[in-house]
Formats: sequence, structure tokens, C-alpha cells
Amino acid sequence: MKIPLLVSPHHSAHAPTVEFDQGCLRPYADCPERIERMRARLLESGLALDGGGPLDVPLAELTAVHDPALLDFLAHRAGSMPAGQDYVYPEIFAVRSAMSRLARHRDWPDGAYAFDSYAPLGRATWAAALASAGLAAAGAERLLRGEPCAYALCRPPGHHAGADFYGGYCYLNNTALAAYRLMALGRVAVLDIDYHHGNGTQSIFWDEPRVLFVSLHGDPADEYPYYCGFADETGGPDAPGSNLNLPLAAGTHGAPYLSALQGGLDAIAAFAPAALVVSAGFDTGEDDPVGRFKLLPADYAAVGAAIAQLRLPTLFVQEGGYRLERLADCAQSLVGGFLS
Ligand code: OKP
Ligand code: ZN
Repeated sequence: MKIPLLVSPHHSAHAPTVEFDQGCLRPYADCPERIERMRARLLESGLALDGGGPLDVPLAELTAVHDPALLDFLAHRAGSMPAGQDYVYPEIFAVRSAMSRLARHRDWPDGAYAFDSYAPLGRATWAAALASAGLAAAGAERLLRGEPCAYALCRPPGHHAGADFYGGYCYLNNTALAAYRLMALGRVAVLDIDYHHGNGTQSIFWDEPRVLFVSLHGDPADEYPYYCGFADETGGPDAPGSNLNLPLAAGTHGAPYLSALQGGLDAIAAFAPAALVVSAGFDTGEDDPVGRFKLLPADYAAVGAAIAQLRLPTLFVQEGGYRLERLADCAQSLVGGFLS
């Protein structure tokens, strides 16, 4: 049994070089090489086979998850940049409740839909984001056709993007779009094992009783995104209990991580979904430049094996993971454990 691997060539032209981190310019952590390293190892190891490229995601599906105004803004702002224009970083951030005079227009300031400065827009950004969403959709489509699993090597990632906001290297919520497509099968669970809380995914499904969102992440009390991901966030009025946040302390290593994961998997089993989408990030790994957990490559095999115990049609959607020299080992270990 091999897992179909979905990859797009469009991601590599989206390549910001710098980000602002704690007031300083630093190299942009989400670089194209991340995907190349994971793709090469998953194919060379024999764990994965080429599962093709992105689907064209229909507008009606994009607007089921995202506000048309956000899509319009991203498409036009990023889609109409002159050649030679560098990445634009937002500098005016719209606080919706306080800026009611801001006109609804695509010439809004660059921060009109951004919640931070980590997702700059360049000429290739919109095409890359659409293709990344299309990979998740293509993976979901394989599950709809009865295949047991697929792995969408998405870039840019998606779990920080909400219905009408983007940030944290994310523009469109790939995982949410896949989960939405999979709702044709019935209830869907989303398991987010990226180091950072998936605030976008949580907000999209906050009041949706047919989707259970479970996330293990660095405690937002002192970790990005800081204002979301606390344990007392359990779902909206129409979906109480549909959101499970499991924040963990900086320094968490394999054993306590796996026991928290088992708690999340038990909640998913009790929800009895028809399919599972895993927002997979390897920034939980030891010495990741933007994470503070200490998982070793071998720990991801245990994570994959535990997920496989659910015996659900499972789509892996790539989120973060930024320690380049570890990414291939982590991805191979996760998939190897899942398939074993
Ligand atoms: C994207 B994904 C704050 C650092 C925040 C941005 C992290 C974006 C992570 N001092 N850096 O992997 O969830
Ligand atoms: Zn992350």
C-alpha cells in the first residue's frame, strides 16, 4: 500500500524572502525547498506514489469557505502586480469593529484582510494559493472515490486563513476546503497537529456541528497566534463540543505529546466521522525555527500509527515544518507509521 502524493509546481514561484519577526527582518521560513525535500523522500522511500496535481476549485466551493470579498481582494491585489514589484507587506490593519468607515473595495489598504504581516502578496501568490487549495481538493476527491488515504503537499499552508482573514504564511484554508468537500460523505473530523493553533480552521467550523476540529499546539498564552487556541474554546451556540483545543507547554516531547494525541483521537472516534483531514505540520519537531516542542523524527511514526488506528479515510494536508534538514525524515516517519 502506497499513499498517493499530490504536488503542484505552482508553489515555487511564491517565495517571499523576508518576514518581520518580533520587529526584526528575518529569512522567510516558508520556503519552496520544504516541499521539494518532502516530495523527494516520500517518493524515493517507496511510501508514496505520484497522485497528480491540483484540481480547479470551483468558485462556489471557494465561497462556501471564504468571503467573496477576501477572494476578490487577494485575486486582484496579488493578481495585478506589475512585473518587478516585490512582495507587499500590510501596514494598515483593519479592526472591523473600529473601522466601519473603511469602504468595501479591492483597493483597500494591504492589511484590510490580513491579521498579521506574515503573508505578503506577490505576483505568484494567488496562483500558488489556488493551486495549494486545489491539491487539498484533489486529495479529498480521491477519498470521495473510495481510496483510503492521500497526502496533499500543500504550500502555501492554510490553517491560519479564515473566512475573511489571512496571515501566518496562509491565504486560503486548504484543510477547510477539503473538509467541506468531504462533507458529501457525512460528518468530518479535522485533526490539526501543526505546532501552531489552526485559528482559521477553528473559526470556519466554529458553529458547524458536522465538523469536529481537534488541535494540539503550543499554548497560545505564550505562543503564536496568541489570542486563539485556548482550551475553553469549545464551539459555537449551534455546535457545542465541536471544537477541542489541547494546548501543550513549550518543551513538550514525544511521550506527553502522544498521550495528549490519544485524547484527541478518542474524541474523534466518539464523533464517528465519515472522513478525517489531518493538518500536518512538522514544526512540532525538535529545534524547529518557529516551534518549541521536541518531537524526534521517530515520534511521527507513532503519531501516524495512532491516526491509522481510527481506520478512517484520511487526507493529510501539509501545513508547517521549517527545519529543512529534518523535514524528509519527519514526513517519511509519519507516512511510514500510518501505512504500517
Ligand atoms: C505558520 B504555520 C511570532 C512568530 C510567529 C509565524 C508563524 C506562522 C506559522 N513571534 N511566526 O506553520 O502554522
Ligand atoms: Zn505551524
